[in-house]
Amino acid sequence: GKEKWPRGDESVWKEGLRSADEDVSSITKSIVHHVQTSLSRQAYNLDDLGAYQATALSAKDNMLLNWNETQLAYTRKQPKRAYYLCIEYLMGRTFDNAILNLGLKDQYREGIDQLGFNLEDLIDKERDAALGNGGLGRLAACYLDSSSSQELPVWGYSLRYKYGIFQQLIAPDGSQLEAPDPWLEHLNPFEIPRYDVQYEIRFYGQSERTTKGRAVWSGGQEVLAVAYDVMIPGYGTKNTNNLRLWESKPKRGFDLQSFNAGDYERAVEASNSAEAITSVLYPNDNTTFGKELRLKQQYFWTAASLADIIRRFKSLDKPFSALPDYAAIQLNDTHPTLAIPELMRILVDEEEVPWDDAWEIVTNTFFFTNHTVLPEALEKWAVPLLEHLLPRHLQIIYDINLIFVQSVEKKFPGDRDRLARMSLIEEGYPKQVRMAYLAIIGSRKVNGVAELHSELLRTTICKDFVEFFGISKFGNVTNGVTPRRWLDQCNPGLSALITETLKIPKSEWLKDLKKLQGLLEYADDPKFQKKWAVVKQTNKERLAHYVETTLGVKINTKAMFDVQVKRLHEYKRQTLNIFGIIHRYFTLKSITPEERKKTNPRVVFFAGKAAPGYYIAKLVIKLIINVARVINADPDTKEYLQVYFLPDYSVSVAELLVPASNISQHISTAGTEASGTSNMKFCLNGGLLVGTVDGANIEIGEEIGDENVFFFGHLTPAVEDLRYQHTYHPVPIEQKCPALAHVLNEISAGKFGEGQTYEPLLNTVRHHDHYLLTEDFQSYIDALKLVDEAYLDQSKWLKKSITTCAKMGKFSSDRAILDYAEEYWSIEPLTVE
Ligand code: Z57
Repeated sequence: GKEKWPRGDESVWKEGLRSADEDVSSITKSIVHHVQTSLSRQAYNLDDLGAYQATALSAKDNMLLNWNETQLAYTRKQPKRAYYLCIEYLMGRTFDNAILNLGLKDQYREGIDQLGFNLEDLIDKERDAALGNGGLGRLAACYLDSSSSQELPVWGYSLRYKYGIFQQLIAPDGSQLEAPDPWLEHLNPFEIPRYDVQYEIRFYGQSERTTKGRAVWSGGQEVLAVAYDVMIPGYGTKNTNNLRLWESKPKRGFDLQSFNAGDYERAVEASNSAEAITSVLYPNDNTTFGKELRLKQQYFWTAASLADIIRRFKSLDKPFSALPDYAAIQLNDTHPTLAIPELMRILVDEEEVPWDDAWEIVTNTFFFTNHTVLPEALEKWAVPLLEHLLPRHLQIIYDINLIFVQSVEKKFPGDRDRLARMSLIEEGYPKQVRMAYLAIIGSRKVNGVAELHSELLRTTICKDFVEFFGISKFGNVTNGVTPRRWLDQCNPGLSALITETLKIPKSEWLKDLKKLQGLLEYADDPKFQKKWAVVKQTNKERLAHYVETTLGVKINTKAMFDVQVKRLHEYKRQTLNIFGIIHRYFTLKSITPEERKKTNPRVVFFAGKAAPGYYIAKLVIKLIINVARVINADPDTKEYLQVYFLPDYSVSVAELLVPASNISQHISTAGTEASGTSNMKFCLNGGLLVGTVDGANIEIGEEIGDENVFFFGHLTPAVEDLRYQHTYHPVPIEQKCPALAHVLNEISAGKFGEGQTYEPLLNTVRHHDHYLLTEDFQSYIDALKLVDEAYLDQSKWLKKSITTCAKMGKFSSDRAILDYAEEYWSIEPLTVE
């Protein structure tokens, strides 16, 4: 029989229910209440940090009410849900975004003001939640914002790292130093520990095959996964989705044997090893790092997430064959691919579903997005490591492979090369499991993240699989960014100007970004252009203020602001930028003071982290900093060229840089950047794009018109041939590109500090030049010349800037997430009343 609900007197329950604090006086009451109780402090000893915490807790209460409503609606209506598995979420700050999405920012501002504080100061007290490296993790964060805003039932799953991406410090000699990021040091008002949601996760041990393809996995080490929930408020809707983060803990009574044997130390060590699993985010972007602990993280997270998903599904009381009707699981890159053999293990070993039926369920539940074609980023795990850590999963992978290879043999009889190419197991010492292939064959559909990238997948990495499965399994969803954070929140001036000009409520164009097109009719209007220019100027001054307080330097805000901010990576070619700057510097030095006065003053900003073990990337940082030091101090040129490296790039720093750019650079070797997403953010804020014909740059050009983009460099189809030429018919750099040769020689000669230091970096260009700097340098310099010429005519420039913003509607993450919802997951919006 069903239990009576609620227990006790229903009217008493109802009376106790809280409603949202939406007017100023309820908000101030709630803040004071949290000061008094949650923080146990009082008005007389409250600083900004305390005031921020109390205010954030009050915002959290408001979000929680919506969260509860949302989860109740999901439970009642049982819609199909999507689960987004991403090993990183680069959320940045939550508070400002939360009150904006709740539509309560003005009320909070006034309330805070009445309490004697300043809202912007409190916003600045929040630390970034930086559980990600770069594009992959930030994309996941944008997608969660969009799924709530578009009322789609989507949950994110990831790990609750105790330490996020490291804090970057720059030593006096220009070296990058890394410090830990203990972001949970203070109270985190935005997470809800769910100590009652726990799963046991096994590692190591033995797997004994029994009957019917089943096995029993036992022994080894067991650890606990504990859930922490982060609320994801939608914009202008009650829908509030959830990001569930797992923390690892030792199982209670763990290793009692050691305790009993008096071996206290060993038992404590083991408990440390359980906690180590979610201790730190691996700081590599676009490279693999074949460490056992990383594999442990991947399994811990996917196993806990699947256990949670399956528990929820089981509560519906449906047969397992219905799983794909209730759950779509998105594998974001190969990091969660172990979910495929894990679901097979649950279905076959624990639920006794026949193998073939289980495989049918699996291949209708999972979807796979690839985010890179760089070979060094394609995950492969050594068979002996997998066998040791996850013996049952290795058996399952072998079984999947056997059946798969047989079906390939059936379709392409006698094609042994093909079998070797497509096998999940790569021969070698040791043998390795190709995770991308496992993700491809275990998923319903596969997609890339921009048109060019998806096409490259179909013709390279996935070629054999396209021939086997057919082309319709391989699609594209071009990335997007959330206009809430990346326009409304980071650029309130522009947001207000847009709203005033379009004469529609902000809430309308922020959720239907194509409406920005309405700005086009004002692109030529001098009055509007003036307002547009004022907003940009204000944002440049705000950035200059930040730079002054952090680096202690004053910046000429009348100069053109030129920005390249992203992870340091050879394929992203920060080197091309810094070599171009050196070239510009030499040119400025070689002309007369009168001629110099005619040039366009430029301030170049760099920011970005290098993976701690990436030697060349760190050398690039050192070079940038030492070049900046020389150039910034040169009295001949300092008015015309300044270079800054902003340390410790983060989401919050991006929120200052993005609205302040006149141009931004996205200059990867053609065919290497899968999409890029900051390109979209800069253009949305009216910064013009200097870039190669790569990733989403191409689609940005298609949308806003090539006349508004500064494209340069070789195209993707030429890259392979050029590399071949470099290897087999090398031409000396002096001949190929004398301007670049001169730059390299001056660096060698010690113009920017000890030349010897940079030799390993310079040699990558002189010798193999894998990223084709010598091929693209001249065309890059020419493109920047066009930028200078275009900037002279401010009215034309402003027209380009306005047009760029107006035509960026396609790149809203709302469009992208709706595309996933319709074409991949088959889920529908569910409005929470
Ligand atoms: C990462 O940030 C990206 C791809 C990866 O495979 C890994 Br690992 C980390 C980036 C791509 O480099 C960007 O081009 C892309 O825009 C972003 O993922 C989001 O798709």
